[in-house]
Amino acid sequence: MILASWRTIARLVKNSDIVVEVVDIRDPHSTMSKKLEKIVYALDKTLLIVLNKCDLVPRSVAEGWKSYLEGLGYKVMYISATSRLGTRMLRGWIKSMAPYKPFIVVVVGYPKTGKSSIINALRGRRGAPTSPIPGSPGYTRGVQILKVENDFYMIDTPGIIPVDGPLPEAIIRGRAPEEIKDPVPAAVALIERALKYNPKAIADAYGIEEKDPYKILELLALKRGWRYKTTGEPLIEESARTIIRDYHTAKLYFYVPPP
Ligand SMILES: Nc1nc2c(ncn2[C@@H]2O[C@H](COP(=O)(O)OP(=O)(O)OP(=O)(O)O)[C@@H](O)[C@H]2O)c(=O)[nH]1
Ligand SMILES: [Mg+2]
Repeated sequence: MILASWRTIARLVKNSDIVVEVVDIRDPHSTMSKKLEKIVYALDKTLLIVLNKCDLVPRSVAEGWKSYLEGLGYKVMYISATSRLGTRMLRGWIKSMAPYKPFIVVVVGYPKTGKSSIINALRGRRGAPTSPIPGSPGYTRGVQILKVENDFYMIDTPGIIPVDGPLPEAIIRGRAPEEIKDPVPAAVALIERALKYNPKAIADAYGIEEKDPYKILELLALKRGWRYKTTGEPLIEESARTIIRDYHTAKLYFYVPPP
């Protein structure tokens, strides 16, 4: 799959008036990019942080993240692109920040945070393709400029990730689950994070009452009948890919509370 290069991002930021960084509100710290911020500030552009997918967390959590990040000096809004919560306000907010007309807003962020969905919501119609899983049909391949209304344009970009980012983000968002060579370490990190923030995450998603990540992968493989043909051992790579996929679709459910 295709990620946007930092060089492309820098060029797009330079040619835009406002930068919207889309962040997954389930886990803002893991899906915000320091490197992106540096580029935006160096080019002296306005940065707006949009915490997306707020339908997946309680309102108090969304409010908590907003005030925490505002306390750090960011301009922040939370919305749900797919449930159309706050999208009209977002459009007004962006317009109020525009220095002149016409203006261009570039939308950037990690893969699968909902960049294309936000643009579609603001336009009130589809146009930017979307998809739940990295690398599946509908993920954003190239840079696309879309008209939101007169004098208001948005640029959709493919996701970016830090090249040497920590587990599991760089792995699970960086390529399609089928293409991850060794998905187990990333899945283990994801399971640990899920259980830390929602002790019932695995039980609710798979009916497995177990806390050890490797055992969880084994039990899931046995439950679904995934075994190595040669040895009959549980095929934990398949479980790992499933868990990664289920995080993207929020079947594996957890969120990180604000500090
Ligand atoms: N629950 C929920 N899901 C959302 C929301 N916004 C987007 N999604 C889902 O998240 C997935 C990714 O959305 P996209 O809009 O394709 O994300 P993207 O950032 O454009 O992805 P890339 O272009 O591949 O980087 C899709 O399955 C969307 O339906 C939201 O507000 N709430
Ligand atoms: Mg997209």
